[in-house]
Amino acid sequence: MKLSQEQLDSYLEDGYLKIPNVFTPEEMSVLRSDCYAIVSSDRAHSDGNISELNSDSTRVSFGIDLDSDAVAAAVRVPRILGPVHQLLGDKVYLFQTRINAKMGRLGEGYPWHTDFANWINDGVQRGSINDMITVSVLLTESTPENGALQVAPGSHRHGVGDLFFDTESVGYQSYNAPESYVSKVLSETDPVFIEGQPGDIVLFAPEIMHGSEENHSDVDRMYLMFIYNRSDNLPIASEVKREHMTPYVNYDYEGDLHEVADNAILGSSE
Ligand SMILES: O=C(O)CCC(=O)C(=O)O
Repeated sequence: MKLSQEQLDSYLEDGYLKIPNVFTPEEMSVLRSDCYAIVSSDRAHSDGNISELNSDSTRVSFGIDLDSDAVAAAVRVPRILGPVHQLLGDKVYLFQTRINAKMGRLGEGYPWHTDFANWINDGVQRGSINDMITVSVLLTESTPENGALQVAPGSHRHGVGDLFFDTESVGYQSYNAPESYVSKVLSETDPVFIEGQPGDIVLFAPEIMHGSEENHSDVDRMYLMFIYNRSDNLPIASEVKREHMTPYVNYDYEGDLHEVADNAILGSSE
């Protein structure tokens, strides 16, 4: 899949782009089944799962392609890797995979932040819209009631922001945005809910300000998150400023990613 000029322009302007119906219901059924097993800790790398602050419900599962052939295929199918190559160039590697789970009534929120504020503290030096990208695949429906991701369109142009290291208010350490920064960004742009159905995807830039509220409904909200980095933007070890609770957060460079067949997700379940 290649993005049209209109989609490219929209992504570069807003810092995010939603594309509906990228994966079929059959593919989503395989992916969802694997992902429910992973968040329930029925996985080989169960030390990749992090719980919510106030319950044992899984908040985030890292390194998920290690435990699901379907996820490993989804990371590499032309529908996903094509747009990634278009935006970042031909030489990219897989920086991180995770599930952001927000289970019914238990899923907690995410304060406003930019992801690159975190990754710069992992030693990555460049986080522009053409250096890194997150591809989010909706595994379940995503609504304001179940805690849909919210983004501030265009906010990537502010850069990473002046963020603070927060290990207290959420289930996993994060560099979050202080109120002054949030107010400044939100005075210029209204946040948008990423609403959608299973199989829709959202591309978003490393420096876009985003966050979400808790899950107020009985409906689980789960996203796959694939993060890609340019292969000439590897983290610098001497610039790493934080440790992680699990070894699967950021992958070392193990070569450039190559596409697999577009039907590889279903092939992997045979
Ligand atoms: O899953 C969410 O609602 C927000 C996720 C997020 O902000 C993040 O993982 O950086």
